[in-house]
Amino acid sequence: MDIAGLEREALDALEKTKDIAALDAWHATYLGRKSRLNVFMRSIGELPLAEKKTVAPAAQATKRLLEEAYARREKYIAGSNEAAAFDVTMPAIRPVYGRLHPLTLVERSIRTIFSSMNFSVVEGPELETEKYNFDSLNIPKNHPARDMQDTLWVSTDKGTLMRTHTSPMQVRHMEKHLPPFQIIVPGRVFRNEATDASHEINFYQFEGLMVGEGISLANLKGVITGFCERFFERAVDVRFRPSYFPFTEPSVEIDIRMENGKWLEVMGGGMVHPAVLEGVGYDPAKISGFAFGGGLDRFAMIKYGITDIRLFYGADLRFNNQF
Ligand code: YSA
Repeated sequence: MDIAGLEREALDALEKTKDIAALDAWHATYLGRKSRLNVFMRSIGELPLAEKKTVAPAAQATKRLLEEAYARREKYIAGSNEAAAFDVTMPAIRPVYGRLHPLTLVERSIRTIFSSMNFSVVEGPELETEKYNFDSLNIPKNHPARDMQDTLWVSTDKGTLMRTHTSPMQVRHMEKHLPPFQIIVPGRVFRNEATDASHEINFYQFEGLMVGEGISLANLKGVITGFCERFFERAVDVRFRPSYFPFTEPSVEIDIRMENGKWLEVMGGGMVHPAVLEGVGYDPAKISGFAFGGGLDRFAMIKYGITDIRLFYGADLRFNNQF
């Protein structure tokens, strides 16, 4: 009996078993009661003593080795059956994806459109000083115009407030740059006022400022109507109304007609007041500019047909996930 040959043959055959039935058959052939190995082992007792001493341990070692190989194979086949039991045609569990908030979508769209019109996008601090939020914009202390924007003051730091508009960035930018330039400033603003369907105490604006030689109100009109066409991707009625801001002269307010036919005020703006230009060291005889402050939430309301601004801040995923 060639034990080594039998061992090789058994291991080869074991490699080829693919399922439990084949494995059972293999066991009967190579390890079972009637297997060649078992029959041979039972006959060892009849061999001469000298032969017995070498053959018996060799046969025992082969038997152990085959038993171990069999156990490993059994585990392997059971494992691959488990994999087969996994139904690859089952629909996967759908992962829950986060989505961009509608105001984020609108802000990104505003950035993209103005960038393509050669405006730079800059940002400024939400915590502002009285100087930039009011004084430098030609709104002196005790001037009734301060009441146009009810202010949230920081009680622990005198002269500090949550900016009521993005206009302070006009002055911050002009102080550090020489014309010509054109910027927009998207950002969050804060007002101490009662909320209703079109007013929040915290909302977003985007400030626009274009300064250079020979800039006129016609440029403001062209930029705003051009922007609106691209933003809404449809023709919208835009209305420019005379208005008053201490930091523009003349001043306008801009309304857009909503789908229900009503006008919604979306922006204030005008020609930068000479006092503001002088304050940053520009010569108003040579340099002029237009500025505007758009209500970002209001643009979002018109774009998506939202009738109550407070929905944007309700954190209701049923609302947010629609965009
Ligand atoms: C004016 C002249 C400039 O040279 C530059 C900017 C401006 C606008 C000025 N800084 C301002 O804040 N004007 S405003 O108080 O009328 O607000 C501008 C826009 O913000 C409004 O037209 C409106 O669309 C939006 N807005 C104002 N209060 C709001 C609001 N949106 C939501 N909730 C509120 N409480």
